[in-house]
Amino acid sequence: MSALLKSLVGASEKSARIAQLCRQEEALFQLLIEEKTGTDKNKKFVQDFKTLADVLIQEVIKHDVGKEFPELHGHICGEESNKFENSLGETLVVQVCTTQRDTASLLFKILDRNQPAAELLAAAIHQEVALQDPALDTVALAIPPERLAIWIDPIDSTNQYIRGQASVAPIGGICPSGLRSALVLIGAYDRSSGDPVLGVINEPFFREDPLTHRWQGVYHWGVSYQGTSLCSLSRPPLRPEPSVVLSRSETPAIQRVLRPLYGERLLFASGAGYKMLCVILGLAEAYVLSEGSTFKWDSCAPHAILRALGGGMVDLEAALQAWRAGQRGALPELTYSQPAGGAVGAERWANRGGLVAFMHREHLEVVLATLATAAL
Ligand code: 2IP
Ligand code: CA
Ligand code: CA
Repeated sequence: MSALLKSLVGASEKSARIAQLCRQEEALFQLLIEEKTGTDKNKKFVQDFKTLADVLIQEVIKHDVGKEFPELHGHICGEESNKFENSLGETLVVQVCTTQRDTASLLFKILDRNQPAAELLAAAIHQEVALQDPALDTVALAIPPERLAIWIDPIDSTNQYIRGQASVAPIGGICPSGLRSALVLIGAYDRSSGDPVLGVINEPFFREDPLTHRWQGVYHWGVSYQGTSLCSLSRPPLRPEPSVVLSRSETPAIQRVLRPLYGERLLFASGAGYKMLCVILGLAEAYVLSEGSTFKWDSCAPHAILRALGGGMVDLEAALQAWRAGQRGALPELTYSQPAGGAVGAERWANRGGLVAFMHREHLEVVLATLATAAL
């Protein structure tokens, strides 16, 4: 198990480097943008972008982790499809080849014969990432990989990733927008129960070196399995003046109901994964989302980390229903193995009932009690 954890952390580090590389080479980055179409389109944005960086990163994680753990073959899924259309209208399958040379020549075709870009990326894809993290070596856990499956969001908050604002001043410790919210999310869940088990969140744009202007990243991980909880972070306290973080597109009704509870501490940020990370880090007591605009690949990794720290993530609609019916025991948490009935494309994996990410159960109860009695 510790080997799987290390493998996922290593894959997230390599992913973060690819994400940084694509941003640092502006010319390269412009090449990588392609508009999403059809049923894979996230209905949330009028213009949603799929970048080659996204597709590539997902394939790299699949390739590296799948090679080490053949038991996971066919059970590593993510947001992106590996078909990519270049500007000549050719559809190409993005994959990691056996050698760096072969990957470079595939990328050469995908990138409209841009050789420097293809070689830069191929080198990043085939590089060895050496983890120097003694804490990871001490993790001893026995979870058979054949019981797990994986959800990947290669880059969450793609819009902010593309926009690329480097320094956005935080409000209440939370960056409302900017590159900070672009994250790599890798989560593992139990194939039979659907419960989240292991999560890695990598922040590729954590800090910009003032001298070199190069990005430095940071990662966080957590494991929660059959009563064992381990995490790279410690559980944050419940603050006397709690805050909540919302999407800027959260409904006016929800904002109106939550305003009296939080006042000035009603905060807004981009990126579903980033808002969940804010709860994990104790920068917000809750992230409330009333719409089905997140997906299994957004929530699986943060959810596993929240559980490792004693928090959780409930399905808002189901939790409100349970609460209104007087249920005060376990509330319905999100699960990861079942597609939504009657949906097609990405929608099959949407967290359709919305969600609440929380660290302290008592605070979840405050949120539910407030929403349950409001006219929404
Ligand atoms: C998006 C991204 C958006 C989020 C949306 C996710 O994923 O995290 O930022 O919307 O729910 O699906 P918001 O920022 O309003 O919370 P992606 O960037 O991977 O498409
Ligand atoms: Ca996402
Ligand atoms: Ca994404």
